[in-house]
Amino acid sequence: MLNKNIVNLLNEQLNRELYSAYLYLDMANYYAENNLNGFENWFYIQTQEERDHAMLYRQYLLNNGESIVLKKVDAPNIKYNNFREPLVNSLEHEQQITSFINNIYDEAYKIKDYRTMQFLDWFIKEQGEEEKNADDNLKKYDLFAGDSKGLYMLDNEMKSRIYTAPSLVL
Ligand code: OFO
Repeated sequence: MLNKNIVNLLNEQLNRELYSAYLYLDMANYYAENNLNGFENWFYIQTQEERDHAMLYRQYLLNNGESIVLKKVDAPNIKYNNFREPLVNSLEHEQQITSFINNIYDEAYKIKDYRTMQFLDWFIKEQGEEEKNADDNLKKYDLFAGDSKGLYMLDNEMKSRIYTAPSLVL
């Protein structure tokens, strides 16, 4: 059994991961609608990864005999004005997700919930990667996508991203 506050926080995080999947699907759709299929591919894979993250929270709660509380997932509802904006949003979003996960870690630490801290270790590391990927995308865009040829080449590079299942197995 887990502490009630921790269960609530983990359920909230599950919802946030589903929202992340929605947010990245919206970005994939935006790029698809604008014929940037490499960017579409990159964000579509990100959608799959976020769904995986949500399922890891689900499995951890179930493994500990806790109930899953599914909440409404908000629609992203964002109007992008240029191809750079989703890249900025994704970096800011990941930084926010990192702070939420750090907060759960803090709460688990306070009550010596070592099991949850160990579970969250994977996500702490993952967030480092997520932030770096988002930052790299933005930097590459600013460096190379200043003209249509550069944008075309960057889009081709984004096509090469391949989905890999999470390394954490519960
Ligand atoms: Fe689940 O890592 Fe992004 O949000």
